[in-house]
Amino acid sequence: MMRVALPLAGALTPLVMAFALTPALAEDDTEMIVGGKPAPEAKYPYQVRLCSSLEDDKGFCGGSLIAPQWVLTAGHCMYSGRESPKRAIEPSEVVIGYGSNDREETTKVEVAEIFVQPKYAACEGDTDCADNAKADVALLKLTAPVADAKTVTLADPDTEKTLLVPGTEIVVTGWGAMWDPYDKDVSKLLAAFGPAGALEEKVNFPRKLAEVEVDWVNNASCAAAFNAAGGRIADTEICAMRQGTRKDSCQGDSGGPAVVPAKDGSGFVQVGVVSWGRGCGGALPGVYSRVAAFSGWIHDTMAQGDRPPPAPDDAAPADQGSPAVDGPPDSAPDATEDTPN
Ligand code: 4AZ
Repeated sequence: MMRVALPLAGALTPLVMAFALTPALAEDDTEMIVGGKPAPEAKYPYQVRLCSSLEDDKGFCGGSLIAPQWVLTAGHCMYSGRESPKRAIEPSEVVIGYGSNDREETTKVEVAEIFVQPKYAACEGDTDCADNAKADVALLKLTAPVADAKTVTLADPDTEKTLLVPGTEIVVTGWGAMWDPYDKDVSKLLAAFGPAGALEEKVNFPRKLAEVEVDWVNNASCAAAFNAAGGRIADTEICAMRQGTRKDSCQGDSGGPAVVPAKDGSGFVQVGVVSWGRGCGGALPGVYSRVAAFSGWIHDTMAQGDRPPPAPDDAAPADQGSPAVDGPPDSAPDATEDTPN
């Protein structure tokens, strides 16, 4: 939403229209995310909002604190505009807000550096590349560590095996749209509130963090469902939905965390990053970047980013290797016709 997501949503609309799902409007005005509810204060202390400036209290994407000075978000949240290649946003254009469910009450910290997953970044810069959602992750290094940071643990290929099993419930949190803005009934209704989405923000984007419970859908079922609808799911993604409900993440939730309870009872483990879907709350699952597929890249990038720069008069040691951000991803995504939201 706002500067980043609206152009992206615009770019997606024709695709969504072609697969119109016409979900019903929410009957209940407390519904949030899509089909969710307000989150208890401090239950998800690692949740952050990505904002455009220190003054912006609406924001455009979600994220999670994974270390005192590091936020995990979606790659597509780091680009602006409709054209391909899209414009990569600068660190000075992102401020994170943390510490409150009320996005107008968060504490702001500026961003020093942005690291977009290299496969994702290469694709956004390549006008022939139709696949930009299969490595949809990015890391933000903050200008200063968050004091008393409450971080979320990340899944890795080993722990994921025990965390994602049949019947696993996944919780997704965010300040994103409550009703599918891609749905033409919804967009017509919102247009009635004023020109060019003037009131849409107030009507459709909640001030308080929302949570929603969905069920993990294994990749074979998810891929089959999307294949039948002309989409593609990679093994660097995971899927979730709750059959028979409209519960889902939506526009503005992108970059935010999808979590499961930790096995030892110590809070949550993040298994996904909100990435894309075919609209919101329809017949197909929501799609999340698979955290475990990127845990190697995440750890390498943080280690590299935390290393002090060499003093100007020091010769660079020959054995340091190339920066992790230039290294291969954990799993190479391949081409698809789908577009991330
Ligand atoms: C979006 O536009 C978006 N239903 C995020 C998640 C989903 C759809 C759209 C999944 O950021």
